[in-house]
Amino acid sequence: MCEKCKGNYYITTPIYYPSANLHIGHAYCTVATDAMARYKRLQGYNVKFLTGTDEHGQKIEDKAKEAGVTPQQFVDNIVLGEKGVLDLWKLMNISYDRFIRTTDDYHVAAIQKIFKRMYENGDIYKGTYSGKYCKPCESFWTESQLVDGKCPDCGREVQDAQEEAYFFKLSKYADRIQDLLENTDFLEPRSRVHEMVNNFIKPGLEDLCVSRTSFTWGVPVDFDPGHVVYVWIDALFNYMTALGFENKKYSDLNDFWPADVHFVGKEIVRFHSIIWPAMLMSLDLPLPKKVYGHGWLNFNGEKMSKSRGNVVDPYILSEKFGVDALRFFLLRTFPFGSDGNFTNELLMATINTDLANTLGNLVSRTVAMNQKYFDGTLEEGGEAAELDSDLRVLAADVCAKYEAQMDRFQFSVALNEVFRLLDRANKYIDETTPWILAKSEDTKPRLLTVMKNLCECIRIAAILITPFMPETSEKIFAVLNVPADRQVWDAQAYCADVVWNTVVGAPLFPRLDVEKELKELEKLSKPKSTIEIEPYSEEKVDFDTFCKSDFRAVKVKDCCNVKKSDKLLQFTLDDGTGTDRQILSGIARFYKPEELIGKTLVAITNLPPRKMMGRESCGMLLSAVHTEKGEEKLNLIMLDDAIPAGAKLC
Ligand code: ME8
Repeated sequence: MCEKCKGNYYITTPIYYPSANLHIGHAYCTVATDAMARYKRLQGYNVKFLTGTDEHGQKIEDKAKEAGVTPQQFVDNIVLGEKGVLDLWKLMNISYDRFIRTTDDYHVAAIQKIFKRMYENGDIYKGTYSGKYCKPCESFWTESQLVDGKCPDCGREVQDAQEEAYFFKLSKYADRIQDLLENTDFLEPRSRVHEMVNNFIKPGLEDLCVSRTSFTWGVPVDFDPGHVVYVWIDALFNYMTALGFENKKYSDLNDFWPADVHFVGKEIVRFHSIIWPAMLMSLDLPLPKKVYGHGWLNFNGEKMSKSRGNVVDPYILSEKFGVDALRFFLLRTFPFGSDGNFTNELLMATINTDLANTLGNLVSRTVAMNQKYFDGTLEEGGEAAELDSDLRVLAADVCAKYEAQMDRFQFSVALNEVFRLLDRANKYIDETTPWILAKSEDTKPRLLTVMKNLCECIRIAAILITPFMPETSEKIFAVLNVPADRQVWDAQAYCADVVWNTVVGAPLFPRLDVEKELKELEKLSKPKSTIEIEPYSEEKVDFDTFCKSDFRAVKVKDCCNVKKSDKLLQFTLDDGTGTDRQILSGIARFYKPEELIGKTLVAITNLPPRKMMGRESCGMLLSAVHTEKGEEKLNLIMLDDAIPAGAKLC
């Protein structure tokens, strides 16, 4: 630790599943963690902020298969690719110090050692698992834990599952965990403690199945091939391997473990407050100081999920409104421990009220008046009045309360404090009426002091908003020309009577036209179709020419591949004439011959015969073609089998 630092501070986000691109719900937790990390840095702590990705498990293996790539290619694309996880954190201005991927070699090797250590100390043993498995959550459940027969976490169907597996003696730690939860501040908010104790510990903690044989995309158990380590052991230990536990890549364990806080979403509190401390107890390791379970962001009242199509795209929102406004909105609007309902209307209302009206206006009015009345330079001197002490007292109170709330992770309440100061400063303008003071030379000294007080309130507010809106506070410091040593946490003391040189800048947050923006957002948020169709032909065909084409229903009597051709299928067709018709069609990529025998298709029959690969083709089969996700798709036109061979289509 450096000599000047107040101490070390280690804070983490959950590591994200790169199974699909992240949405604003994921960004919520990371922005909160970022605000906390920036706040602690501002206070002078030596901060380590860890985030990363949780890349193993059946869900990823299945998705990769679906996409026709290897699991590693699949996760690489979502983590490193365009608009991937790393891009998103860059966009959201996330100041993480370390990024871990659970596929990193050092982590994989460390997990193998950790698993072996728990096996050797007798806390992991081999048995047979039979129970219910929720594939999307990668969680095994007992019958009693199911809710209406479904996964208690996500509400989806579970499957019967049985396999030889390793178990972790979670039951052994039940009493210690209950004591930890009930008698310490380990888990917050407090409401989550009751949930954990009543729903999971009191009904009886069962040993936990910690290996899988049903898929391979995971950390292999090195002493028992065929088993992979349960994804939650792999994932939870990231918090320590990223500091150098059981590996030589890093050496920060002594400085940063135990973690000061793990921020996690409410549905993964169980893993962090029961399983995680039990595993650490098993290895005799210090426990993290705190787990904080935040709420969910819903969208228009529903949980955000890709399948529901209601995910909010942080790229679209930050491009439109700015990253700082989005960061601010997330933490200003929703109390961190509770669920919140995200709507675009609320986002814009908050931007207009808090950022454009209260903060933006205060800054622009103040610097505009400085410019108009003093050419931007507020010299020493002036004339104080009783009213000014209101601001001074309030500013000190706001700073103290802000700090207390930040230390409790109550971001929205801490921001309320900042707005108490900004509101008061706006009111101070109305009370002091600078435009009237400016009318007479006699009242100019008073005007000078009024403007300095306004600058000072803004300066203090800018310090306090730094963790939330780092770019905005920088802009404010720039227009107020605040020297670096007065931009820091320790410069909170109210001291208006200094020389100010302010400059007029662009408005910080222009007012939004809500109706117009909503319409634009609606257009932008509509998912782009992944289906492409051929452009329509401009060329007209006259009716008589069209009528000359003879379309007929034909039945497939036989179908086979054509030797030495990847493309062609050879059809023997009943066209109702009593004589078989042969047609060759370049569709072998799309159909297996046996799938088509007996089907009723559509052929155009009066085309001149053509030779293909030395065989004659008398006509053409009709199909529908389109492109989906860049891939060509083809479907033969099939008719109801009740339509007889030879029926004319017109
Ligand atoms: O759970 N509102 O990963 P994950 C608020 N890999 N938070 C949300 C949210 C929403 N709408 N949607 C998701 C995992 N989150 C594990 C973590 S840690 C050792 C392993 C939050 O990508 C969610 O609550 O499914 C969780 O905390 C985080 O995003 C990552 O979710």
